[in-house]
Amino acid sequence: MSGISEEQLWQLAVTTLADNWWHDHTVPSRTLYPYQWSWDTGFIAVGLAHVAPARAWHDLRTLFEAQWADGRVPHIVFDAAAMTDPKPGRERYFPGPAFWRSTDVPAAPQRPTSGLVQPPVHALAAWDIYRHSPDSESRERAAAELGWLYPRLVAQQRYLTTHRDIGGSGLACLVHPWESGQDNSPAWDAALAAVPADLTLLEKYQRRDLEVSHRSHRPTDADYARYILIAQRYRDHGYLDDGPGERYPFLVECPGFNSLIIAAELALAEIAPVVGADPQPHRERADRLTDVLVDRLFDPATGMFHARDVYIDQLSPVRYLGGLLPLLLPDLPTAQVKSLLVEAAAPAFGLNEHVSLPLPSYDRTAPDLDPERYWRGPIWINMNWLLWRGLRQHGQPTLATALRGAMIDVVRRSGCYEYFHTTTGAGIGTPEFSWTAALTLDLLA
Ligand code: 9YW
Repeated sequence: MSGISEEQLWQLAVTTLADNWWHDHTVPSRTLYPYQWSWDTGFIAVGLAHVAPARAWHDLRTLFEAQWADGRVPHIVFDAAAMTDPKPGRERYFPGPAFWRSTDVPAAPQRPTSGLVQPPVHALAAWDIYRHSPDSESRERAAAELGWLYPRLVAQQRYLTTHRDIGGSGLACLVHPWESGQDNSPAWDAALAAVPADLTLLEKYQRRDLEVSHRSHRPTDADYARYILIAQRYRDHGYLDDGPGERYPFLVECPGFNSLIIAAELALAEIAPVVGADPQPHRERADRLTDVLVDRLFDPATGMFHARDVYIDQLSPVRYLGGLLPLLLPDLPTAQVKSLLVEAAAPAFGLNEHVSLPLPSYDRTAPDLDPERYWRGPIWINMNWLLWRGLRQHGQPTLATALRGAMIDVVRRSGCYEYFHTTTGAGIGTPEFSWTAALTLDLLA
């Protein structure tokens, strides 16, 4: 099936983003995720750069206006104007503001937010919007926006590379699977096994996701019980990052997240001269962190990068797409680049110049791959888009073109879905998903 034409696809993506504008920002999806999410905002801005740059900057501003005093950019920013549910007394999303209680925390802004973070894709996005400015007037506006954003992006990086260097290795730790953006990835299974799954926690709260999505496509109740417990402990400790302990039942170094921190430093090195700042410290930090990343998270036995459980100081054996994301880094040593290209082409991910579907989120040869369950196998456009950038970075135009074609094709056939079935490419989750639309625009542009 060939699906709609590229022109129709462009229009569909533009309409999807326009429909998902709500009050003063773009939401990931009006039904499932009716607020502003951090890394979604970055991906959305990359797409809006091609059709509505003013809106892209506006989205980034709304997000960074909710930045905490310690520099953290919250993973969800709630919106009072969109908060009331059609059914009185209920929040639109769980966990909502009543769970996070951010406004009790002195470092948090007035607008309610979550207390977690997500991968920092915003500097990349801001640099992309600036680069894509079509004329001198929009470039001037973009430079002014960068001037506003730059110190905030620097504060975000500082938070991640200091407060979140909880293990002391130099890499940032995730304190919750939600922070990876790949909630129920098998990469966290081993670390999560040590966290009790207290199902009674679910009696107190109500999962809203199951009202709009299939249970078999979403994380399980046991997953949610663990997510709640971990978030509660962190919240009850005032979201303070002051060394390992009780408040962090989960502490993991993720190669995807840390690669994006390094990529953000490199984007800041590009942005710095535009705003009259010194790019050198950004480059130095990127170099240093790249060495640590290779040292800590590359496993010569598997040829790829893996998540490290900080408590037991061990790498998870799981092969997931996040383990290929260090390809984003231009200064990744040649040995690792070669190895990642071999692994990307191996049966686990199956990248080749005739690839017909984008790569799955998880090793397709794994016996527990689930082609429909969220981050346990399905195809996600944002991860493939990042990999596509990495392939171009490392002089692989043929593979990059093939992957781009596969991404465009799956969206043409199925629509701007949240994610796609591992082997059929059928759309799953919410059908009008912002980052799928936005990144499709970037691929087509
Ligand atoms: C949830 C909004 C978010 C994404 C995450 C994705 C999902 C929220 O949706 O998390 O309810 O599970 O995993 O990456 O930012 O689109």
